Amino acid sequence: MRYVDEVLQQVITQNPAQPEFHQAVQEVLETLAPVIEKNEELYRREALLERLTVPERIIMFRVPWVDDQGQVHVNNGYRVQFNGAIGPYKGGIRLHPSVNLGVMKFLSFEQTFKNSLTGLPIGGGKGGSDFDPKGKSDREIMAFCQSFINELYKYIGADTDVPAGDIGVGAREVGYFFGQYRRLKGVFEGVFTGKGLSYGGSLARPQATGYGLLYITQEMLKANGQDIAGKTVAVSGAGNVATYAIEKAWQLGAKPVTCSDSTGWIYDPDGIDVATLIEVKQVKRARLTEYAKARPNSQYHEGKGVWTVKCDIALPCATQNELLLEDAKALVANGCMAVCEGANMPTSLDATKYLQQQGVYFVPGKAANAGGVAVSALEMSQNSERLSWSFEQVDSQLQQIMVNIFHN
Ligand code: NDP
Ligand code: 2IT
Repeated sequence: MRYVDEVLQQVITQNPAQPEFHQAVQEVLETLAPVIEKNEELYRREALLERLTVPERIIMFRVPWVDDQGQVHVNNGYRVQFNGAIGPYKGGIRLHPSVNLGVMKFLSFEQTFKNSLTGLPIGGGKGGSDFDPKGKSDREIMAFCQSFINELYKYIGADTDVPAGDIGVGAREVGYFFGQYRRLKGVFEGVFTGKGLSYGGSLARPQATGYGLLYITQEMLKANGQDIAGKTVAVSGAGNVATYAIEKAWQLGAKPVTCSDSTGWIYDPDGIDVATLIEVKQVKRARLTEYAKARPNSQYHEGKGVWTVKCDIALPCATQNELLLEDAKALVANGCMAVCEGANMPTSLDATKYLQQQGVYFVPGKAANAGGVAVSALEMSQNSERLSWSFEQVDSQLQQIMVNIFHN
């Protein structure tokens, strides 16, 4: 049996009921197979693939917290420190009811390769909890975040492991995490990124993932003799990544016409209005039905459907496995020429293969969404030298990093 198949089988047997982790490993090992096969015996003796697919350390803990009615809740907390070979573990914290150990392992596995691609000295990690932030008061979110750090603070630090945001975690949650860490450890250090500007955050970090996605998409089109200006863009998601992808799409002369949240999606023939989207999702924390009310020309649909819209470029920016084979077929039938992954593993393996067979340009998430963690690494640098760089300085480094990633 080929070494790559042997290791994939081992990963599946040793990690039962973790389909997302199997999927992420399969994608990477299949891609590496031509390289591995040239030197199979050497890599087997050195257990290269085992070392790539078994995390260095997994921390699992109980997170008890009290709601506004006095009811006690208990959630599961995780931090997977997957690979620290090139720097401190780095990767976000996800708060979503779908979080489990397999999801954490897939994300931290992906993070290892993504972080390496940035060219910056950061290892791969990821953490999170099955806590559902939807509908919780600020005080309940704070209670959860402080309890989460009461355990996690022992395992993180500016030179060991530096968490950040992901689904369900933005500047508010990072603020609660950082504040609790500072109380417990008594040190002010760059232990989180995505912080507020007044206590060590970096300009352009909120925009970085979405902007970076558009910079690499632009570079990829340019390398293929195409221009992003004038293109129609379908975006899924309505959170951090989607919002700033939509903003940068406009700035580059393209027209983003869709967005979505966990209950429905918007088609706006005039293009998605960024200010309205921010007001609805970031300020009011409401559903996209509020966007439709504010923009009478737009259409709101329940459920899933962004990929049925005619577009030149598709940017999945919500979550894993949100673009399946039937979606890929609909995109190709409508003339879509490029799919670039803003989310982590949004495209299923069969959909990815189909898109590539059909000649659709495909930029995988490990490259396409690396702008967020790249600017996180720049935030770590700024914290270390106790200085803050201008928006333009950070943004121009982000552009250069995304161009380099494309060519690498
Ligand atoms: P947010 O929480 O800000 O936004 C997530 C968006 O996706 C929300 O609009 C959410 O809907 C929607 N969504 C739809 N279906 C689901 C689902 N099943 N599970 C979770 N969300 C869903 O997260 P981000 O924008 O930060 O993250 C989006 C993706 O990008 C994730 O895959 C993340 O790992 C990846 N990523 C994020 C980076 C970052 O810097 N933040 C960096 C690189 C990748 P609703 O509004 O209803 O909750
Ligand atoms: O998936 C990701 O790259 C992130 N959620 C960002 C991680 C980070 O440390 O900024």
